[in-house]
Amino acid sequence: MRHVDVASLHREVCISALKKKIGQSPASRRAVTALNANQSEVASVAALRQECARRRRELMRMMGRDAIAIVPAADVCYRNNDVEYDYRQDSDFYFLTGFEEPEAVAVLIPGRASGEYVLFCRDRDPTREMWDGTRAGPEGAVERYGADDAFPIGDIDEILPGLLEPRSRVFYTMGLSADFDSQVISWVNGLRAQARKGLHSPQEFVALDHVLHDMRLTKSSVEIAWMRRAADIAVAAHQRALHRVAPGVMEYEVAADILHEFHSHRAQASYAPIVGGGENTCVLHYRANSAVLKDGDLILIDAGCEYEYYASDITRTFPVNGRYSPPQRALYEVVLEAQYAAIEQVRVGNHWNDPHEAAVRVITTGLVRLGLLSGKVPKLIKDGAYRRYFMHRTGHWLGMDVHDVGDYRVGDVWRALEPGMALTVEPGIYVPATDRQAPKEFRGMGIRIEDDVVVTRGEPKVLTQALVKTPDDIEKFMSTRPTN
Ligand SMILES: [Mn+2]
Repeated sequence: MRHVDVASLHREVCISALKKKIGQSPASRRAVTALNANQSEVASVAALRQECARRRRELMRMMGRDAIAIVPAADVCYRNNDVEYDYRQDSDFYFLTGFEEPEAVAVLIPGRASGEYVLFCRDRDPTREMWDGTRAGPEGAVERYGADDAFPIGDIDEILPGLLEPRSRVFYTMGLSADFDSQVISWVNGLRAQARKGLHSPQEFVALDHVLHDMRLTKSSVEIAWMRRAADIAVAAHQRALHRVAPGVMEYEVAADILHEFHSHRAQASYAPIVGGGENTCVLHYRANSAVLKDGDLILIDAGCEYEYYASDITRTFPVNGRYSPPQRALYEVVLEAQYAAIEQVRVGNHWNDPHEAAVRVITTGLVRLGLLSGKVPKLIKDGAYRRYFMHRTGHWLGMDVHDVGDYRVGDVWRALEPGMALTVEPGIYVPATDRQAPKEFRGMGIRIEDDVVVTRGEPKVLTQALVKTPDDIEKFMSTRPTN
């Protein structure tokens, strides 16, 4: 994404070469498909630039003219010795900049005559670039990332105090990086120490994350298009898993297929895939993915990807052998009914907790019907008796972070749902193998069903709709497995 200028030039050449070839052979048709993907990438880069510019303007309007915002890039993290984890830009920083390099700081200075958006970044360095790949450098930051002005990161201590000095309020997120916190404080203290020379210094720190996270909560149509792509890729990965699963297959083999599908579409896991068979379905954040899948067991797969920094998050639970047993189906249908009821509540005019409350009603009723709970449903709900088997919430905000930012409550009340908000709907029932109160046929069975839903002015928009979900549809889909 960073090298689009050169790459698009190259593509122009490829397009004209390919136009001559179209239809001649299957190979050229494949190349055309790849080219279209590249063209959509170019459109995507342009869209991202526009989105970031719009977000900066919106944030600066809220900040006002006597404020400054300081936003650092994510640090590089080490996995072991000198081996780095894959670098992933900080969501807030990327939201405002679209800039993917580490060692960068974005500064927004509303109304500054000589430029409102200043980006500090790594300087060009032919030697380092030979080892690690190209860098934008300050010139690239201006040309390709829309900065009004850009400087080498090494000059920040000299330049930033001068930008801070005339401003009263500093929008900054404290507490993410102790090192950067102390750098910011040292710039402000440096100005205070020079008060007798007549230098002004900022009076007030404002929590930038709070403002930004409110902006991030409501998605634009461009953001929803990226989320839809992330959803489509994850749907394809789950479809592959449905075809891969069979008795004797290892959980990690299924996880590998899922990751292969993500990476093949220039996406990555938005969290480590959870692939658990049998009793492992009851481990909410199961990570081992190390067991063999057994005939007669259920398998629970919770896996989603990140595309253009937007996440998807899907869970399906299905029979390893392709056929739900009667108790599996009975329990599954309770969760499915709860999920439908919850999705139905994802509407403007409802609040954050309405889907959860709907799911709790259906699940409690179902647990009584199946003999897992006994008593009167309203009292069981009031006492939270369902938590024995349904111990998590029905969903979370979804966006650049899989558990996305944004307040769930405003003051004393649940947040009202508004068009463009995106959330998961994922009720579940988990009966531990050791639960002696539960009817035997349900023990060791965990079921969760999760889809990604966007609030609209009309019907809830389920981004992950294309993935089979009813027991009949799942069995039918699995019956076309190559292994059958
Ligand atoms: Mn989730």
